[in-house]
Amino acid sequence: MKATAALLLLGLAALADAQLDWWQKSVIYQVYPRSFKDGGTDGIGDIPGIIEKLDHFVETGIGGVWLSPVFKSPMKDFGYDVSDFREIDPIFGTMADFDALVLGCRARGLKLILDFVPNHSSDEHDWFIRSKAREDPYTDYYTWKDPAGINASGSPIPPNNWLSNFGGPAWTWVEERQQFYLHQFHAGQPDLNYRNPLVVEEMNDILRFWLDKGADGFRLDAVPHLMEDQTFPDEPPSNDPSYGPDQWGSLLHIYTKDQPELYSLIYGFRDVVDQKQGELGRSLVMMVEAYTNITNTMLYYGNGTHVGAHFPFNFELINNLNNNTDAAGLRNVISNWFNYLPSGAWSNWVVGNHDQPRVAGRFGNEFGLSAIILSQLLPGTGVTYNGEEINMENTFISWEDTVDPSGCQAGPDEYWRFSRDPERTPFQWSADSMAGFTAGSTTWLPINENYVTLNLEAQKAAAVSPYKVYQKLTAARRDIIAVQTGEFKMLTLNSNVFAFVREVPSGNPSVLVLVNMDNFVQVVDANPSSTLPAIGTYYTGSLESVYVENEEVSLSSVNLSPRGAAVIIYDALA
Ligand SMILES: *[C@@H]1O[C@H](CO)[C@@H](O)[C@H](O)[C@H]1NC(C)=O
Ligand SMILES: *[C@@H]1O[C@H](CO)[C@@H](O)[C@H](O)[C@H]1NC(C)=O
Ligand SMILES: *[C@@H]1O[C@H](CO)[C@@H](O)[C@H](O)[C@H]1NC(C)=O
Ligand SMILES: *[C@@H]1O[C@H](CO)[C@@H](O)[C@H](O)[C@H]1NC(C)=O
Ligand SMILES: CC(=O)N[C@H]1CO[C@H](CO)[C@@H](O)[C@@H]1O
Repeated sequence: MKATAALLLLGLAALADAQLDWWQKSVIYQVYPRSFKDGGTDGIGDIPGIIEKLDHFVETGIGGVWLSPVFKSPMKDFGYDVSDFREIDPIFGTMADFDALVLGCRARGLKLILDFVPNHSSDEHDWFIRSKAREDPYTDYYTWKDPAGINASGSPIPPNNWLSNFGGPAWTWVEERQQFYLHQFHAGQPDLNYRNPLVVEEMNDILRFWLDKGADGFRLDAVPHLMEDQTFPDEPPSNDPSYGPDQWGSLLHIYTKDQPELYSLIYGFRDVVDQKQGELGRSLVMMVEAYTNITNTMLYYGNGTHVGAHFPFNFELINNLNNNTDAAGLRNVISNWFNYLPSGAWSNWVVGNHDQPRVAGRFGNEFGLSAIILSQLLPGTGVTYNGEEINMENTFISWEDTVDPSGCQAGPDEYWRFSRDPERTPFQWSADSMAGFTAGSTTWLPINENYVTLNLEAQKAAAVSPYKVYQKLTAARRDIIAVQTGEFKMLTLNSNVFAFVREVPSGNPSVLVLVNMDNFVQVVDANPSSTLPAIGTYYTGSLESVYVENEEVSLSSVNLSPRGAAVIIYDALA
């Protein structure tokens, strides 16, 4: 047995860094509950279904399970419109089911993270109903404005030109109150008024409620939209010809997004989480979702005097990696993140979620898997969207089957540009009928027809599969200290091959990762300046790789399949 392979078998868990928190050492996995597993027969995933599959997380090497919203909701936006922040929606189960989920997670050492949707409530929320009636203290829980005037046919004119994310005006008239309310998303999702301290305290209490119930933290949804400019000016046109006049992209959102006051609000939520952490004696996490530019993203970590989220999601690989990116381009994307990252802050890498086309669809299966490999081995926490562990593909959804409001609102000709249904179809567990997702005979979104061959059971049985690769990645993150805290160095090899190392001193395994950005096989010298040893050990990589696990690899001539990746373990030079 070769020296490096022997290192790999040393009982590496013992070497893992005890100083790190659970969310730094383990993969965080997003469950989209409607599509994960149906515990019943209605064709919609639910909490009993998740409980049935808890061992899947353990077997897959997941440490933190983040649930997209399971709260009471009229489901106009599939749970991202909450009508009671303290109740479980009957579609997903009961509070007793939630308690059982907490226990099931605890028993397996899994952490449970909940989605927190502060950007708005449902229009069916009791607060909104009372606010419409001007009932105190709810009168100013939402953003209400008088009309700008009355038009020629006697209808009230909205206060300004702001548009909803889903298209059309961001304002809806309420006869009862004779005012417009603001909704940056669906009209069924009125925006909460965070300039009202009572609203802030309500939301703090909701965080406390779920932590007391056993949650280990939160992912905060859509935070850049939490606050608007108080003077309500019109937004300027974007002059982007790809958007019609009613579409959100037709304006520049300088008054409805990224407002400076919103960061303090986030720091306040972190204070609540930290206070509870002290009280409950368990380590908690707070992550935020913010589609914004990189300087604004970094403000979510804190501002120097106040701490914010443990991490804001890093969408750089979603925003800036494409089929044409070369090695230098990818190095730039990654250096850019680290250049802006505040010192001491913890990174993370996201390649997909319920709002983005699947990574296999964006890049093809080979490069999609390479991107997943990057997300798990770059410094920081790897975040996985359910289905990525088997490299699920986008599903074609006809206009007739489209249910996402973002698609529906765009109409039959344009829906495919905006619909998020293709990445939300049911998880493909097996080749059984209904992909093993439900015991019923229909599903809320069609199952991808490729489930017969692309499914978890088949990938477990196969000698080589995306799932087998994914398991190796989660094991690396858990057990190999270099993947947790090893020094990160990018290598410059050639324009087609992106490479980096995660290095620790000789005696423990270091990791070399290479990605072929090109459509042809590359044989590359990964060690041109002899900073690495001559030989390494193949750990995992693309399905088309010429290497098998534990095979010796000469670092001066590494073979990479088209768009493929190779992960090689080595013992650093002394
Ligand atoms: C007045 O506003 C209503 C509601 O938006 C609209 O249906 C109507 O066409 C408008 N009338 C004129 C003359 O602009
Ligand atoms: C950081 O945020 C806190 C809380 O909002 C605020 O009081 C403080 O002034 C900010 N500090 C800086 C340096 O901006
Ligand atoms: C990001 O946007 C803010 C305004 O929200 C602006 O001040 C900042 O310069 C922008 N940063 C980059 C890198 O474009
Ligand atoms: C990127 O390439 C893959 C594989 O050829 C292809 O399936 C995918 O559609 C491409 N993505 C885009 C955005 O063109
Ligand atoms: C960025 C974003 O769109 N975030 C969420 C805010 O709320 C809407 C409506 O619930 C969700 O669809 C978004 O995902």
